Amino acid sequence: MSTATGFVGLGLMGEPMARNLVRAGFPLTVYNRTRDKSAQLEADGASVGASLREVGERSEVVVLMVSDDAAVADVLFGADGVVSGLAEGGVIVDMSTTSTEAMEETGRRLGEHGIALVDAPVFGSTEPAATGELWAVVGAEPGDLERVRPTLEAMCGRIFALGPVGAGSSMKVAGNLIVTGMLTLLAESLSMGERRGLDRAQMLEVVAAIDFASPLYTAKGTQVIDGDFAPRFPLKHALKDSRLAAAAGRSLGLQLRTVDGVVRDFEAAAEAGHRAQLES
Ligand code: NA7
Repeated sequence: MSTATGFVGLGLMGEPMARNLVRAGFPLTVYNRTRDKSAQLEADGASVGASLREVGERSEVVVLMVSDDAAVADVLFGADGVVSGLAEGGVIVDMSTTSTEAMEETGRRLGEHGIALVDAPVFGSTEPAATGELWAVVGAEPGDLERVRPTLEAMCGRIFALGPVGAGSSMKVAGNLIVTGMLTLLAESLSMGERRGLDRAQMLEVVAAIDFASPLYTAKGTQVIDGDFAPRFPLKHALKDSRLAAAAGRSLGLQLRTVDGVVRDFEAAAEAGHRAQLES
């Protein structure tokens, strides 16, 4: 665990993921655009980079966990971005959820600098991020994946190698199509049952016992019963991810009618007053 490592993006997911790298003994330099989010990790033993360039200069491997395509481009290729500091032979591990097209373009641009890209978005929200049990879906050259396997293992319980750069993002977008659809259907089902006079907890007990039971329904159902609506998969990202799936479907000539409906539901949620989650 002696690889000098950088970590950019200390949001809901990134902060606990970076903490697991510190715990595993990686010499870690962290950076977040909003600087005060670095304070707790500094107390836990990470160094704080003065700039993205400095994170690059101090690292052999840099992990990204930022919002979207635009954020990844800013962080890597913006003025004084990570690429301005990272030496040839370095590796970027992008764990953000982005479009396949943007991930492939990032790989091409990094290649021009002699820097490798490991496309490694993750499934699992804040709890598995804290316990180091995320599921990584990876697109990378096999040798590049092996170089960063210990880094990924410090944050993830399972690592799925799926093909070249772009394959990880393709799996992530396809998987989140399922998750966002499941969550939307659970909400509609509970609403319908309650209108009919059923009890939420009893409904969830039935769902958990029969052949469409799911750990996702159990976890989210418990939070619904407890009235615990703290953001773990914020609306802004759920909307972004369902739009990524809808756009991928269009570009591939597929009619994904269910995901189009999910996009409209999340847009309606934003209009109904949950917009703050889009802007945080
Ligand atoms: P959060 O909690 O919304 O965190 C997003 C992070 O991305 C946060 O550190 C942001 O910095 C950072 N960010 C966003 N835009 C930029 C730009 N332009 N430049 C630099 N940094 C930026 O998201 P999660 O942790 O829940 O999720 C992260 C990813 O995993 C996302 O792709 C999800 O879909 C899955 P800030 O603190 O706002 O300054």
